[in-house]
Amino acid sequence: MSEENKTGISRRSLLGATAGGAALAGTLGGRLALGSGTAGLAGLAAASRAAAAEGGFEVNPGMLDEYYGFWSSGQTGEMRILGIPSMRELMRVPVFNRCSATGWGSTNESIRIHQRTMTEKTKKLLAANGKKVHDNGDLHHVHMSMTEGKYDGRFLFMNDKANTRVARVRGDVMKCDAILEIPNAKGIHGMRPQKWPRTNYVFCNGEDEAPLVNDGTTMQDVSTYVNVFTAVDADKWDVAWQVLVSGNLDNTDADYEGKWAFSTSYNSEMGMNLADMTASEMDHVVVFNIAEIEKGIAAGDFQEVNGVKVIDGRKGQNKKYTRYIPVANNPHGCNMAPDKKHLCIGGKLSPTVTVIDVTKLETIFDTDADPRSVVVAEPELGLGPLHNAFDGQGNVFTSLFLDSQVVKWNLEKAIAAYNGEKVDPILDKVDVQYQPGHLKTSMGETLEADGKWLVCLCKFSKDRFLNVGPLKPENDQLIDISGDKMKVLHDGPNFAEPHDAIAVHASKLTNIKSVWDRQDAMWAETRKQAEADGINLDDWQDTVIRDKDDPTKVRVYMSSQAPNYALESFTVKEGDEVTVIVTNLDDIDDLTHGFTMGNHGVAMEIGPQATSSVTFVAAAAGVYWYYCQWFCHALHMEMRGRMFVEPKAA
Ligand code: CUK
Ligand code: CUA
Ligand code: CA
Repeated sequence: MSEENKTGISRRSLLGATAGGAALAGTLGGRLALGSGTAGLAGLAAASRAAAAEGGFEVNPGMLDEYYGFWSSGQTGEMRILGIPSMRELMRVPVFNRCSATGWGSTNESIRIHQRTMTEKTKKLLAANGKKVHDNGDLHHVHMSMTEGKYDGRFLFMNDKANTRVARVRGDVMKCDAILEIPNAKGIHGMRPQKWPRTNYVFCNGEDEAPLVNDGTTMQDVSTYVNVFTAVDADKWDVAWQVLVSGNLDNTDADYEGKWAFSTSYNSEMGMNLADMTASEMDHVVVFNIAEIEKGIAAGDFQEVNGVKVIDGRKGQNKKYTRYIPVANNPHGCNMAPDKKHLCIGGKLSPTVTVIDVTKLETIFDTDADPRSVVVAEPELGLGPLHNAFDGQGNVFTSLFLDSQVVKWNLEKAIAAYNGEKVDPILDKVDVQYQPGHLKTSMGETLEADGKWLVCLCKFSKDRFLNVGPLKPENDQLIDISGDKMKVLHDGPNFAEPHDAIAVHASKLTNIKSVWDRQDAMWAETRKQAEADGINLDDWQDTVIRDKDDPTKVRVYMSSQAPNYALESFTVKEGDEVTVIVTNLDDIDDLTHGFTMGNHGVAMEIGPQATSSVTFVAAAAGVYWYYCQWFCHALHMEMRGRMFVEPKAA
């Protein structure tokens, strides 16, 4: 049987008749056609205003949202917290980026987190650039840890495609506590936590191909290139194991039984340019057999590369570890339905979503059975299907990038149609503004999918907001999915560039603190230094200490209590490396202090009961004022002091 017959989709319908390929190629070439033009748009805008007027989603002053929305921010590199349904931005959590407000990326606590698991190569790169950390990131995906298929509020996990990293944010304080640079892989893109029995692993896709031993010796020889799938130990935040795969890896998800992980590949061709990456009729989904991989690792069937156990799961290797299911060329989204059974793959270049029955996967492992035999539906939905979301009632919402629509369709009907019945699986379509990427339903990636809200993250806002110049915001739209028909209720402008979001019911996050624990692990290393200096951070002493071994190093220990720093001044010498350690003794909700050192590029946040520290060089003699930049008291402006930098003895 030809590949064409297996899928029932011909190359012509992929790239020709549907115009999908052509329009997408236009996008890739930078000539984006936004479809229908503006004539119909005024009408659409009016329609959504009318829908909003029907109400049902208002969150009045003083009222709290029902859901936490955790948003990625793409190239901004931070995680954002929004309220749903109000779509109010509640917080920004810096992760891979440098944050002017909190000092993230420049405080010692954050630099240690950044540096803890950096590769030798990156250390070299940073040193060559005169930097301590990479302070940019490309954060596409945020997901929460789960226990038995339900959010458990412990952690949020996120990827950095730009610098091949993954990070973890603590659910109790909403601060990043671990960043891991993943060796061997390149460009971590798709990333998902294991759902069952709990998140022991976070699965990470390496999107970009490179030689496994990437030392410059074979870089022109593409046949030495590999792609790497990584399982990160979610508790230790270290690599558990890696699998070499054929073709690149885009998006990923895991099942609800803890057996499988799945990744889409848009470059099974191993092409190095656009024409080659789209040359085939079919790419594939890789299925990873978690138990067999664990057995293989335990049995020693791996090579060790850069300290990591790497198993070979490429095509033609051991069929126990991986299987490759052909799907239409250049697939994208990979979403496991909460029915525990169906995996939905967005067609992107194909107008279809491929549905795989994961309960049949055993039948294609370690046999020569046709891997396509696990495909149970392939509905044609519209142009540019990217991602899928679920309502927990058997329906799927798929974003149609090229059509600028969300389509709602029924899984059982799609399966019936695939089996030859004359049924239309499409239930509803709604226009969104414009070009949607991810979309996410409330609790939709868990067993508790509740079918209330959908947020649709649109890549273009074009004419939806006042013009702010050539760079426009994205548009995160709120859609009511509680009825038969979808209703777009709200336009939410957002800065570059949310790719993905999750909506977590507030009842899952009852452990969030308002005041830090003085013993928090975040500043454990600072505590150790203090002990070595004879300072007890719990029985506060405010003092300046010069390092016994290196007299150019000075540590300034200072407490703060609104509206005062315990030290109204301190003295150092020109050229000293100064570390300022500030503890906030206030223990009231929302009483955050700051520490900004004038003309030194230094500013940091110190939350109630927290300790923060920052290191800088006092380069030039003179008086420098430090001040609290976080409004804390009626006399907040007066919360300041002087650093005297004495001239070097001639
Ligand atoms: S990817 Cu951005 S729209 Cu990085 Cu999840 Cu699909
Ligand atoms: Cu302390 Cu403002
Ligand atoms: Ca391809």
